[in-house]
Amino acid sequence: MSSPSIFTRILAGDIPGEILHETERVFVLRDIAPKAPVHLLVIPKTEQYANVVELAAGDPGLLAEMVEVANAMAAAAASSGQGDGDFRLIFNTGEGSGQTVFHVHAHVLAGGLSEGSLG
Ligand code: DGP
Repeated sequence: MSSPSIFTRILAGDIPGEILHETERVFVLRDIAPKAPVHLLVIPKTEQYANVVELAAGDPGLLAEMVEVANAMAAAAASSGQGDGDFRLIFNTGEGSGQTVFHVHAHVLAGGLSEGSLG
């Protein structure tokens, strides 16, 4: 993993990126290559954990906070007319899954998902 990660550099203001929301430990960006009408990234401020398996083992409370923030962001999108508050949460885990940034992050997809469990 290259350090600091692209997400840490955005958080620090070293490269451009709009932070949509932040808490003490988590922040939210819009994905640069959206795969749904609402496609957000919920990211811990620490880049100590490369993926969700490491995060779950090391700081399950932080993982729970990411899920809460994802839920709140999908609800906020629904209040502004994008979707119904339901969402899909994806953690790519490992290169074989397509993970490219090894600073754990949750993809939040919402706002008009195609039908089907993974569709
Ligand atoms: P993953 O494949 O799960 O590691 O997802 C990394 C995501 O990060 C990918 O969907 C695109 C997004 N991304 C990469 N660089 C940037 C960036 O500079 N800004 C933003 N907002 N997103 C980025």
